[in-house]
Order: sequence, then structure tokens, then C-alpha cells
Amino acid sequence: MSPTANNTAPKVSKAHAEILHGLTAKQKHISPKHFYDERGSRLFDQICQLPEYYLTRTELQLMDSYFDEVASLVGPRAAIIEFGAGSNIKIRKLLDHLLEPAAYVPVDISGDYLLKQAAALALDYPNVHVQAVFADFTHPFELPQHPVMPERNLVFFPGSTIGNFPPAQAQDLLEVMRLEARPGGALLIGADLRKDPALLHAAYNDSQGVTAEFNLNVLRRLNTELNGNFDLANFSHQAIYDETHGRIEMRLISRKSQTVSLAGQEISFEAGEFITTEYSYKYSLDGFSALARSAGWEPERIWVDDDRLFSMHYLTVPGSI
Ligand code: AVJ
Repeated sequence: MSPTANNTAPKVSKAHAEILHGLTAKQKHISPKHFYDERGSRLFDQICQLPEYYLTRTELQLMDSYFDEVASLVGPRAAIIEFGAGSNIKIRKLLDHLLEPAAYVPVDISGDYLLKQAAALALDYPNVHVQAVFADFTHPFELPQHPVMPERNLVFFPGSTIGNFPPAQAQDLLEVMRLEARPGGALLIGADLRKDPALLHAAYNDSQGVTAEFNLNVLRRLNTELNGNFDLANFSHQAIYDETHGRIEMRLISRKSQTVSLAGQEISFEAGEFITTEYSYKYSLDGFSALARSAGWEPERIWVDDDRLFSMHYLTVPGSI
């Protein structure tokens, strides 16, 4: 089955307008979704290998231990809808465990990676109907039809990417997921857990400086793609854990007073002023279940590693298929 795509890719200029808007706001900010150009994705892969960055490793362990159980909960002939075309290894693990998966639908705004990943999967899983959808998954989108009628939709959102969204937005996103899963559908989602702040701090301030490179890379990207002249040496990486909000906040701090030009606009920084580049919310098990309930999900099962670092949740949409 060859992968096809529907919907049209949103215009690049929309992302650019959004970035300029964020950098001219009182508190400067850039969405973490802009981290992932080719270099950024490679740096993120390196982060996942770091000794301090426990998230990926722990989630993969949970998958190896519990995907048999997930498969029996999901049942045969499911359509998997992945929000964001993420890690190849995770979706392959899932497909390898599920019973006769009917379809795989990766949904993302960036076309290249999405199509490449979909094409590779279609080759390796000839019985799975692979169809990429170009869409901003924070808004409802139309699902493709499949040759084999799936018995249920399973939304897949690993990696604790949900942590990038502040609670109100996370609730909205979980509602979109519920709409796409439809009554009788399910959600398999990873959520990073609250823990000793020292462990969190280390995970986002690694000793090799890869996270700093990853953070600064967004400025490099603005230079090439938005005709900017950021001098990366004039900004420094910071990641702090804010216990009140239960979130890591990543920042790029201006080392001095400076003016940068970007897409023909001047952007001024005071010394010490910063751009917020990412929130990474951490949850308690109850906190995450309550959030999901508020979006109409029924929590069914939670898996956690022995060190209680990371959680994987299985939830369903009330009603029948
Ligand atoms: C991909 C959003 C889960 O929040 O830990 C890693 C991204 N940022 N190191 C996270 C990230 C800095 C990551 N997520």
C-alpha cells in the first residue's frame, strides 16, 4: 500500500507570522514545535541517548514490558492515529504487538518527515493501510477511509509531548483526540511524572550540553529560514523547574543588551531578558487522569516504571463503536 496524503500543508508564512508575533510580545516566546528542523531532530535524538534524559529510555522499557497487555486491551484491527509523526521505533513496537492492525495514520504539519516515515512503514507493514494526514493536530481534522473497516481507533501520543501544552491547551488537545478516536475508541499516551527536582534539572541541563545546543538551534533556524542575524554566542541556555506549576521552563537568555534583525524587523533585548522556548509539564498520576477526564476520557489502565519516573496511560471514549 503506498502512502498518500490529504489536506494541504499550511503556508510557511503562517508559522513565520506566529514566530514574529511571539518575539515581539512583552514576554518573548517561541513555540517548541519550531525546534525540530533536521538538525534539531538530530539533536533531540542525541538528547534521548543522554544518561540524564530518562524519559525516552523509561518509556521504551514500559512499552517492552506492557505492549502485550495494551494489545489485548485494544483488540484486533485497530486504526492507529499518531498525533505528530514521532519516533519510528515506538510506532513499530506498537504495530508489532497489536493484532492485525488495520491502519496507521500519522498526522503532522511538516510534510517531509511525515511522508518519509509513512513510506518506510508502508513497505514494512504491507497489511497496514498507511495514510499520512497533513494537519495541525491541535484542531479537529478529517480522518481517511480505510479498505479494512477498523474495529476501533487508537490515538497514539507517546513521548510526553502532551507536557509541552499548558493545562487548558492540553485539555483542548485531549478533546480533539477524543473526537478523532470516536465513541469506543482509545488513547495510549505517555506522561512524564513529577519527581525530585534535582533529577528534572539534570535531565534538561545535561553535562554534555546537548540540550543547550538543541535550545540554541532554534535561533540558528531563524537565521537561515527567517533571515535573522542572531549571534548564538550572545544567548545562553537555561532550564529551570518551576515547582508551583510542575513544569520545566526552557529559556534563551540574552547575555547583553542587543538588537537583532529578523525578517526585516528589529528585535531588542535587554541584558538578562529571555525568550521562553518550551514548557515541559510534569504530572502526578491523579493529576493526569483528572485532566483526561475533564476532556471526556475514561482512564482504564496506567503503567509506571519501578522508579516512578514515567507513566503510560490507556483511556477510552465512553460509548460503543
Ligand atoms: C519531546 C517535549 C517530550 O519536554 O522533555 C527534551 C523535549 N526539551 N529536552 C521534553 C525536550 C528538552 C521533550 N518532549
